[in-house]
Amino acid sequence: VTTPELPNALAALRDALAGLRLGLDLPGAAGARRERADLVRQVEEYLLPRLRRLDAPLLAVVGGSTGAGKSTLLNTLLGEQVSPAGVLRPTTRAPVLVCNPQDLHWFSADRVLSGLPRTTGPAERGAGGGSATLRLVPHAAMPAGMAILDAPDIDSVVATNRALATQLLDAADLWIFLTTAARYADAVPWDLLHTAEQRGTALAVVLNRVPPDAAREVGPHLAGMLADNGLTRAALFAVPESVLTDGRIPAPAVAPVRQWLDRLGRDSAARAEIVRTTLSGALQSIRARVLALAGHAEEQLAAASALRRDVAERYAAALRQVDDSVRGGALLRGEVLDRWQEYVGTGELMRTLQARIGQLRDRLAAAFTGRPAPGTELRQAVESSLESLVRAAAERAAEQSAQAWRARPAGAALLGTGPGALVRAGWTAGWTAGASGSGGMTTAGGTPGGAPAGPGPGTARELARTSPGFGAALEREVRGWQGRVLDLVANQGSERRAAARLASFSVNGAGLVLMLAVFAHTGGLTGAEVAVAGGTSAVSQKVLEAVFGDTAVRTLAAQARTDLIERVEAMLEAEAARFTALVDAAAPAPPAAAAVRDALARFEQVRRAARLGGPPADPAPARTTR
Ligand SMILES: Nc1nc2c(ncn2[C@@H]2O[C@H](COP(=O)(O)OP(=O)(O)O)[C@@H](O)[C@H]2O)c(=O)[nH]1
Ligand SMILES: [Mg+2]
Repeated sequence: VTTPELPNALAALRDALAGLRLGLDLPGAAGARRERADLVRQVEEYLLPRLRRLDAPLLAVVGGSTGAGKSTLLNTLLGEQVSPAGVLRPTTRAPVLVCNPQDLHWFSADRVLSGLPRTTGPAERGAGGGSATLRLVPHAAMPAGMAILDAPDIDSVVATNRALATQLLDAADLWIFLTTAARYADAVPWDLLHTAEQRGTALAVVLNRVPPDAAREVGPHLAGMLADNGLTRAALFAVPESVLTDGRIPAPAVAPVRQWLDRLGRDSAARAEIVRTTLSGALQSIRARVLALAGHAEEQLAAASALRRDVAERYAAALRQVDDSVRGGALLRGEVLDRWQEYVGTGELMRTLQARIGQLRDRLAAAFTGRPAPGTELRQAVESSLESLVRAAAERAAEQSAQAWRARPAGAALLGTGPGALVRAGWTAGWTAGASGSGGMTTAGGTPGGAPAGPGPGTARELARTSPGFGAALEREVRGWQGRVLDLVANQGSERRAAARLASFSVNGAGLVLMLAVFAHTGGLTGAEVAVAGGTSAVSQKVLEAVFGDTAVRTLAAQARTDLIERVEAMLEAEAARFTALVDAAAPAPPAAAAVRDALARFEQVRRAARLGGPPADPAPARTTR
């Protein structure tokens, strides 16, 4: 039993890994997600329980390819048919764990292999349905202090069986690797053996069904292959091909395997050494595995930044475009100008009155009071030209952001248009009704914090446009802005000097004139524009100056423009958030990636201090070749 520091540090590392989102579909992302799941599971199902109870019985897992004779060997060693063997594949879905009856309590609780529910009844033949279970068989022929688990085939035709075989091998203190004279050079076992070598897992290799005439060749050849793969520490046994009796291999053929197991059953120090070897190897392998994951997480962070930047740039350009148009006088053209001229009278009137402000004011006042709804049409023209300006900018930003994302694999996947659109996120932009001002606009429906979340079909098409409620929200914002302009005018007019003038002029009328002033305040009009808009601007300016005095006009117009741009900015931010919410839901949070490296550093520090997972001691049982 060790101090709780190491298991605690390992559990913290496991939590940090589990909390790491790796949902962006970069090259290698699927592999990283699988590796993370494997690692987290191995920590939970083997490393933590083993670290907490070094005295628990040794668990030997028999692994190997289909039909190698795993079940037959186990049945032979026990002298009883405990695990179904046969030519029909797969023989059983439930792996069988055989232990001495007095050790049953170690395995009946979910101390190890916590993901597998236990059963104790007789074996069910056939592939079965439902999820995998672990069948426990207490048997007196199994020495106390060790258990053998008959795993599904590592190359099973059933994918879940293959995954289960790997999971069981990850929980083993000792791998008993079974292969046949005909199959030992196959690729699948060697992948697993390579993993065993990397992790320093204690290993015994049983070469089954060796034809008498091939014994002299095959045994040394396999031994050579093991040595070439760095597996010199593995014990190697050869079992000659023989006729089965009652489904069991004749005793002399398995005598060396039996002797080795019997000796291990008697020698608790040898068992403890094997346990320690495998545990050390697994603990030692964690650093490289976590570093690889942390590296991938950092790639995801960089990709996420690039995706966010794509969107931020496009929407910033949209805001600039609106601001430039407002400042540059573009809004004074066309409809707005026509309505303005209708509103205040003819062009001739404007020209004659430019120099005589007092008269202008009188004429304007008459115009305002002479109409039932003064300025309605001008006001509508201002509204619609502003709206179409902002909508066009937002539309372009959406289209260009989607286009930029499509050019990146992770972005294409988020849009649901990528080849590996694994990450799906259900996100919709929502505009709350009756909103006014930036505070009233909300975005809704994100799925933050989750593992790969998912956009419905058509996400790409939806995101490439403004969100469905955008037009209505924009109308509300423009009206809200107009209200704000009128407030500005009214507040300014409450000053004593201006009040009298404003009274003859109406807040409404002055407000409209101020809106026009906003559109042209900084001027910068050139050429032909001066001809049409210049007059408007100048008249607007002079009207306002007549009412409020010239210093106030500059401030008022600046305030009104700032308010307008802030509203547009908030709207564009909410539009951009439709994109960034997808990134947020899929990419790692930067602190989570840093937390993995921190937890690893702490774990490594404790591991070194515990001297577990240092250079592996010589573990393996003495090598016997037959
Ligand atoms: N003749 C002979 N047949 C064997 C031997 N080992 C296994 N078999 C047969 O090979 C088939 C598969 O064996 P099984 O133990 O189910 O293999 P497993 O998939 O590795 O568990 C069965 O039909 C066994 O009877 C052996 O040493 N000699
Ligand atoms: Mg079997």
